Amino acid sequence: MKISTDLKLVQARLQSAKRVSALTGAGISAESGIPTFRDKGGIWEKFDPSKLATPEAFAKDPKHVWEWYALRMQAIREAKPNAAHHALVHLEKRFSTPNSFQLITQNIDNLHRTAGSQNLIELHGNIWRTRCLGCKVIRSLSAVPDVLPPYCLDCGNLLRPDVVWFGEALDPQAIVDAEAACETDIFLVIGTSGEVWPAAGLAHQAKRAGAFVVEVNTQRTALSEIVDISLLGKAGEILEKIMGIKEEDLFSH
Ligand code: BJW
Ligand code: ZN
Repeated sequence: MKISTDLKLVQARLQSAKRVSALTGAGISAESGIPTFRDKGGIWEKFDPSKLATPEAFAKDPKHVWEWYALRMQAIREAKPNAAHHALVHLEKRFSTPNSFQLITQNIDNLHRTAGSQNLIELHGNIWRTRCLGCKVIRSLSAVPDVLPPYCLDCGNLLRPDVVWFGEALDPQAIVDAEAACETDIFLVIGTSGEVWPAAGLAHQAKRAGAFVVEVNTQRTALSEIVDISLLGKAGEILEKIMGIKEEDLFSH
């Protein structure tokens, strides 16, 4: 019963809102078959983050780190955006005036863009880009590199995935833009454990700035205490209900 009252409240808030922002995490891609990090069966259950997602790990064994990214690229390449990704495209279309909708993701899987989201900040980078450790040039990847680790065609130096590892600074412009998006009427927090900073801090910042903060997650998280409403369930199912769009219509926009 409570979920339907909460859903109605969120729908009413969306009706009257002038600005909406959403922060997403790995949970939004779970229904596309991409494993999350900290859940049971998640990535960090099988792999040690300190050996894979730090600049020190890459410096020590770039081949090992690249092999892990190549495996994830293969899984991501097979994945398709799910109902939750598509619901956010519909939401963006509803808020079509400039600066009225901002999507912020921690995911590197590109699924928001594949779904059709436009106003997107990728806080932790994108798995389909490389960055040269020498000349710093950033290039798009259209396939998993044949030889691992890959080297720069321009300067011969080692390439790394253009993602943000622990202990590394996020892109300053991405942070400025994401913080600006905290000045909003509604801030949706979807499929993130809220354990990784500074991303988690955005939900706190939005709350402090007076936004109505709504969490969508299969379980309670580190952010549940500060949000206005926690909607418990799968992101695809909850967002479909919030948007009031039938599943068959969600995938066309
Ligand atoms: C569903 C679902 C379904 C499942 N539907 N829901 C303040 C306090 C403490 C520590 C720090 C702090 N500030 C900074 C730190 C250090 C560190 C940090 O946060 N550590 C904590 C873990 C303790 N942060 C950093 O190091 C950051 N950098 C930094 O702070 O730099 C400072 C600096 C400044 C100036 C110069 C130099 C440095 C960088 C963080 C980078 C994180 N990188 C990763 C890897 C990216 C690349 C890759 O993917 O390979 O990002 S780690 C990993 O965690 C990945 C994710 O984006 C990120 C967040 O995870 P997420 O998305 O929340 O996933 P899960 O698995 O945790 O949660 C999934 C959720 O979905 C769960 O809640 C499920 O219940 C739910 N779910 N199915 C709805 N169907
Ligand atoms: Zn180079």
